[in-house]
Amino acid sequence: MSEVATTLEGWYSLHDFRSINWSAWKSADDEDRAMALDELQAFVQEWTTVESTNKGSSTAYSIVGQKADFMFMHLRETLEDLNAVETAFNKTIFAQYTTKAYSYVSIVELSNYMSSANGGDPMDNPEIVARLKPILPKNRYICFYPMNKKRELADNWYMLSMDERRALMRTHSLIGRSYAGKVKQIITGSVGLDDWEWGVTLFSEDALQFKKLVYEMRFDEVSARYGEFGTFYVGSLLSEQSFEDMLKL
Ligand code: 76R
Repeated sequence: MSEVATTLEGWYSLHDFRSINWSAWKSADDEDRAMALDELQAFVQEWTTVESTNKGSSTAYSIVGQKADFMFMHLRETLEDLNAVETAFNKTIFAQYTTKAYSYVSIVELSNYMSSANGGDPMDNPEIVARLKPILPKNRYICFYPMNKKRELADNWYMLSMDERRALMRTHSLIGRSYAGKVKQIITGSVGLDDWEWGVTLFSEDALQFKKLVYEMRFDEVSARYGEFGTFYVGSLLSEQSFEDMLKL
């Protein structure tokens, strides 16, 4: 058996995609709509408390295309907390005007391919903790997709030696690093939690950089030979104001 890569885990993650039932929303009376918007605002404002007490982070993005209309990304300490925020939204009046489009459950993950373990407890390292429990960036654009590493007879990532995987991950990270300052990525592990092995969440001020980065990585052996990809979602940041603007009739 090949050496298992060791991983560090941080906050649990839920990507919660919803579609809006516009005909129901439009036929609601003004009072119901106003109540729904007030309650939605309170739901979003609650995230500030969660972030300031370091118990998690949440963000909202509108989604372009027909796969969904908007998404929440929530990071929380436990699966129960994640479930609670999902349920809290389901109980809102506004949720009655939405349908579930897709969801993804995972956990923020760092692997040991690139790290030079220095013997200490990694959780004492504030840089590592900040990466495992990140405050979600407020960049204009998000890109999310799930992925696997291939397990086929000829190309089986999981049967490569640790040294081979480490060497491949090195070139992967070199490409990644060349996008420093342009794209921020959060890798969440989902083996045993959801249908794919990882969730990839990218943030940028320029959506074109998603295409550039993902395309460049396709030529890198880790993605070219071993990457398998799910559905891509792309969208733009919903502030309290733009969320309200989106719902204005
Ligand atoms: O320790 C680190 O996080 C830095 C090195 C690094 C690892 C270990 C790294 C860097 N990644 C790592 C792990 Mn990545 N990454 C992806 C995708 O579309 C595709 O082809 C692949 C989707 C992107 C776009 C991306 C970006 N990475 C992983 C893993 C886990 C692998 C495993 O354990 O087997 C996956 C699935 C994955 C996928 N990666 C970077 C980036 C970027 C931008 C970086 C540079 C980050 C930085 O240095 O700031």
